[in-house]
Amino acid sequence: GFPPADSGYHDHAEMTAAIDRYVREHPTILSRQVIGTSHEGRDIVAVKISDNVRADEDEPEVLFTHHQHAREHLTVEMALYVIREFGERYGSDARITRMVDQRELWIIPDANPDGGEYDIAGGTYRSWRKNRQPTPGSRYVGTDLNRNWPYQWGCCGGSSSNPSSLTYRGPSPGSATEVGVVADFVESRVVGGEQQIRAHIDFHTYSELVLWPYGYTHSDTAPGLTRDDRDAFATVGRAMAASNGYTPQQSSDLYVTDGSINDWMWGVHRIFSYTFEMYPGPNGRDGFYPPDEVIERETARNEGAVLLLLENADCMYRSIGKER
Ligand code: 0X9
Ligand code: CA
Ligand code: CA
Ligand code: CA
Ligand code: ZN
Repeated sequence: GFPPADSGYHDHAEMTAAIDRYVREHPTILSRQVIGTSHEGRDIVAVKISDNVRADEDEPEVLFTHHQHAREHLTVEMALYVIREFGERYGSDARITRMVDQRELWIIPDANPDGGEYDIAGGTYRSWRKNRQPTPGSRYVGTDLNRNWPYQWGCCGGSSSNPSSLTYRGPSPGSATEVGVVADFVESRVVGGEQQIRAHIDFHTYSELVLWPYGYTHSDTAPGLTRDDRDAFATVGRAMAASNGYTPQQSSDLYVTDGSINDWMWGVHRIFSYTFEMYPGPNGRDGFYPPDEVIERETARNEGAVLLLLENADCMYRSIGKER
C-alpha cells in the first residue's frame, strides 16, 4: 500500500473495495464489470453510471480512463471522486441528475494496475511509469501504454524503440495487454455499426493542461481531422480549461507523441478524446506525488469540466454553432 503519510490514496485493493461499496449503495445508477485482466492477472474494471444502469439505453456514451501511467496515482482518486459524487448527488444536484439521466458514463479507474502496485510496493515510491510486461529479448520490463496504441504507432519520433526508455512503444502496436483490454472494450461499444462513445478524457498528471489531438503532428488539421473537428475540440477544450484553471492546447504543442490513446480514439473511432494533466502545475514541486491532503481539492476542481464534456457530448459541433 501507500506510505502512511499518503494513506488517503487508494491502492488497487482499496480502490476495488471503494467501488464495490459505492455500487452497493447506489445499485440503480452504478454498476461495475470486469473488462479483462492485466499482464500479471489483476482485474481491469469498468464502472457504468446512468439511470436504468442495467439497460443499454440509446443515450450518448462518454468514457473516462485513468492511470495509464503507474506513478500518476491522483488519477485513480479522480475516478473515485466522480463515482462517489455522482452516486451521492443524483436526485439533488440538477446538473449531475440530468447527466445521469441522459448519458451513459463509463469509467475505467485503473488501466495499469500492475504498474501502479509496483510503484508503491517497495515502501517508497519508485517513479514507475510503464506497465510490468517483460519485453521479449530484453532484460527491461515495461511498455509505455500511452505510446502503444495502434494508430500511427511509432510514426513520428514521439516514442522510443529502446526497451529501456520511459517512452518505450512496445514491440508492436497494441502489444501491451492493458491496451488490448481497453481497446477491446471501446470496440465493444460499436453497436449496429455505430460507435456509441462520443467523448473521452484520459486522466494523467501533471502540469494542469487540457490537451486534444493529434499528438503525432504539429498540424492543426490532418487526415480525418477537419477544421470543424479541430474547432469543436478547441472550443470545448477551452471551456473545460476555463472551468478548472488548466491551460488548453493541442497535445503536440506540448511535445509530439505517437501511439497515444487520444490519437487512436479520434483516428480510429472519431471519439472526441482529451487528455487532462492534473495537479500540480508545470513547475509544481510535488511532481507525481502530491500529498494526500490535496486529493479532495484537486479532484473536485475537475467536476465542472467533467460535466461540461458530458453536456456537450450529444453534439460537440453545437459548441461552434454547427449543430448536426
Ligand atoms: O506523455 C504522455 O503520455 C502524457 N504526459 S505524461 O506526463 N502524463 O506522461 C501526455 C500525452 C498527451 N499527448 C501529447 N503531449 N502529445
Ligand atoms: Ca498526508
Ligand atoms: Ca440510462
Ligand atoms: Ca447505450
Ligand atoms: Zn501520464
